[in-house]
Amino acid sequence: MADTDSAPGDPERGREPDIAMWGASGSGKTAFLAALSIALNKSRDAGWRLIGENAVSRTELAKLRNTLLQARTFPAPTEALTHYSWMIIGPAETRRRWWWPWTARAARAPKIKLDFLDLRGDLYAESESNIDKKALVDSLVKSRGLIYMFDPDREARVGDAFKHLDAALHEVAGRMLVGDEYEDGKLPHHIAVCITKYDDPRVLRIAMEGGFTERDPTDELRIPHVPPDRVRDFFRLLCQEAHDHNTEMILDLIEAFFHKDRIKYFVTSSVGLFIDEDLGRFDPDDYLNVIDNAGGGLTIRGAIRPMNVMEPVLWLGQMLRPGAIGSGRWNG
Ligand SMILES: Nc1nc2c(ncn2[C@@H]2O[C@H](COP(=O)(O)OP(=O)(O)O)[C@@H](O)[C@H]2O)c(=O)[nH]1
Ligand SMILES: [Mg+2]
Repeated sequence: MADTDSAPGDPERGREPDIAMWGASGSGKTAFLAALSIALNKSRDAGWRLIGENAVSRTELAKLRNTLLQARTFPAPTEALTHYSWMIIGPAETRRRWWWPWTARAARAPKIKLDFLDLRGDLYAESESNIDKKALVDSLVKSRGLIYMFDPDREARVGDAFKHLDAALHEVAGRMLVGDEYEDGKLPHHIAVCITKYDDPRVLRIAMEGGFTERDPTDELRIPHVPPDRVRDFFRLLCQEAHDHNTEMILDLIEAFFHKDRIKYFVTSSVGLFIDEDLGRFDPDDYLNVIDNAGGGLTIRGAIRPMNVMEPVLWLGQMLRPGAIGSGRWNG
């Protein structure tokens, strides 16, 4: 869709940061996207909105939101390749030219492009190449921001994240690193590594028992969270607890392919923890926000409080803005 608020010939036109998302099947990608617009709406950082760039993406967005908010359940598993083209638009900022600081330029709203191919994540485990796999690699190569979803619960049971990540990274690296463009031999992307389903007792219990959680004194709900400087260690621990011994290598694999200062780890939950309204704060004996329903599916019990769903996307958007330090965009 055309960028309507920049004039033709504007050097910043069409340079919105482009973010792609990937992770194993069932790792929580679709739920994360469904929660993203809710998180943006609920944010105190008012003014951020998620919109669909075309009719299909708009319809899908409304459907995903309604599934969580009205039907109070999770979106159905993705069967076929679905291509979402979304954009996050922030509050308009008035910018001043450094050489002419007393006249402000017209306000411009920051935009982040979210190009997301939702597909069966086990695709990478398949050796034969196919058209969906090519589309995903194309989207990873084209983007400069990645959201990588890691589901600790699935890893504890199935353990295929390593195979999946290893195959995808080698394919992307094969396409991007053989030429001379990236002389340092690392992929140019910023990557938000998201540990999903923090609300699941199998994840939260490990965090609490491992001493990774803290209380934020300003949070009246007293929800235990993993402070930012401990998330990488928590991620390493989760990798070590996985079913497949290769999972231990995931963190090293990520750090081998990407610049260390372009990786950030997040602990996320699309639905958040259950808080009993009467008690008004986190109860370590009753925080599960999803329950089995009569139809064999899951129902979301209480209010949806996405945790760290908006943050990775906004971090990537900030890192990738033209001119941002470390954006790698000064030269290209
Ligand atoms: N407890 C919990 N379960 C989740 C969360 N996100 C996803 N799930 C579960 O994981 C399943 C798969 O999620 P989905 O988003 O479809 O994964 P995708 O295949 O990566 O798109 C959902 O049907 C839920 O049962 C979360 O934040 N918390
Ligand atoms: Mg999906």
